[in-house]
Amino acid sequence: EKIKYKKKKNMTYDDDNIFAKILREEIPCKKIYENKYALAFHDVNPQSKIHILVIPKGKYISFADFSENALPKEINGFMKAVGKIAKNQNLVESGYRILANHGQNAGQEVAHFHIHIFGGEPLGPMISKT
Ligand code: DGP
Repeated sequence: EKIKYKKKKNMTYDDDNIFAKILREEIPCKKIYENKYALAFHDVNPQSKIHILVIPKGKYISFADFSENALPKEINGFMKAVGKIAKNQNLVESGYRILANHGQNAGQEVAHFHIHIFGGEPLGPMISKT
């Protein structure tokens, strides 16, 4: 079944961003999990023992875009995927952190919404003081 995505009015999504290329399988990734609404793979530059990225399959620039414009079934499918991956990676008991950077102050590098999952070791303070 094809998913119908809403047309955006104010924001333009760059089809050439690196995660769009991963979704189109133009560049490889170390895939961990996939459902109809989400794809998860290892971060190329891991910041903790386990560092996974979960991205929606729809074209959303950031959390701001996703939370405003994604359909309920996309949000549900995506969030379910995040929880399932953490569980499959045995992170529920030991603990993990999820994070999404939106925009400049947060240092978002890739303009396709993604959630980071960190775990596998103690993660230190929530926000760097440096
Ligand atoms: P952010 O700063 O939140 O936009 O995080 C972007 C993350 O994406 C960063 O941790 C590195 C990762 N990343 C960048 N390019 C690639 C890539 O080509 N493959 C994979 N697997 N991860 C990438």
